Amino acid sequence: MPLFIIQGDITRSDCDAIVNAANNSLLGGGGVDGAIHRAAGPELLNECRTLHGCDTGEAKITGAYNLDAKYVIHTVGPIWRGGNRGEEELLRSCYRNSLKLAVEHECKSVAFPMISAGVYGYPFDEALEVAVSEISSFLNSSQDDLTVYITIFSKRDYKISRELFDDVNKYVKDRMVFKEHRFMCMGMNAAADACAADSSVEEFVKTHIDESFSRMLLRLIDEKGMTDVECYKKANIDRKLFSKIRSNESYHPKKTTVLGFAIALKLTLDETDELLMKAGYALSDSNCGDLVVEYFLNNRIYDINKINEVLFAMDQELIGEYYPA
Ligand code: AR6
Repeated sequence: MPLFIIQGDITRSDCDAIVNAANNSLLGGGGVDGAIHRAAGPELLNECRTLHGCDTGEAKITGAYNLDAKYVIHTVGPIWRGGNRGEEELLRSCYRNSLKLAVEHECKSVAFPMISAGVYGYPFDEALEVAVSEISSFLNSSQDDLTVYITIFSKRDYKISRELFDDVNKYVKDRMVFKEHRFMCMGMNAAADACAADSSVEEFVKTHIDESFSRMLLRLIDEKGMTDVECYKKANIDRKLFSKIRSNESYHPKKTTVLGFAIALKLTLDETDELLMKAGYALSDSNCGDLVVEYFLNNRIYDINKINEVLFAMDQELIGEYYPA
């Protein structure tokens, strides 16, 4: 289910399928297309010749020959002509059709390049928006276990909304300067609040202190009226990992996994601290990634992909996790 943005050369990917940003002839070209054909070897071109081209927005699949992947999915992105010639819908259909082919061929992992964002001139930030929203809506409505990577070749090309980036960046810098010790006070405040509301300290201890991470997570899912599937999808976590957590009361999650659940459950900062504490973690004012997450929690922006776009821009570990095959 999860979606990750990673940096690298797609020809080195060991995903089941890699996607090629091809042209209508499917007979090779420059950019990522050239790199894939070079790495796969001449047999790829031989197979492509049998496909008789591909329309813009469509996708076709071949073997991957000398590549580590099993398949290459060739899709043809639109050439950017100012944005009013149906470019967005065509680019969306590239992602949709490629993902459909991947699922039909029982792929568990797929790596995409930034289709159309090179020679075809699609503005990078807009192409990223399309890629992220189309892939995540596909994953949200899919029953299949699929992990998707958007592969960014050069970090220099990577652009996200300037306004959002500047805002988060300012928050991170300000907080790094004025360190607070909110976390240390938090446990005491939560306990005091709970005790004021219900004088039974024992009750509080029973439901909050003794509770494991896994128990607390399942309780919160119930309290928020969510289904398990809704929750792990919004947390950018795959089904297998979620069932491990569900079935093992003493499961020890990664910090980024806990944060994924905090976002999915739309927790407040204090609730997030409490959930983190169950797994032995805390948000730190000297950790850039933590401050990015804190910014989003404070602003009640619970869009995991937006958060990951910013985390990637700041070279921080992304939120979410999948269970290795
Ligand atoms: N791994 C990952 N991404 C890459 C790699 C790589 N090895 N190489 C380049 N990119 P482009 P388009 C990125 O131009 O815009 C070809 O000639 C690159 O930085 O390859 O869809 C075809 O035959 C950029 O962000 O594809 C077509 O004629 C992204 O991949 C035309 O180019 C796409 O850049 C297609 O143009």
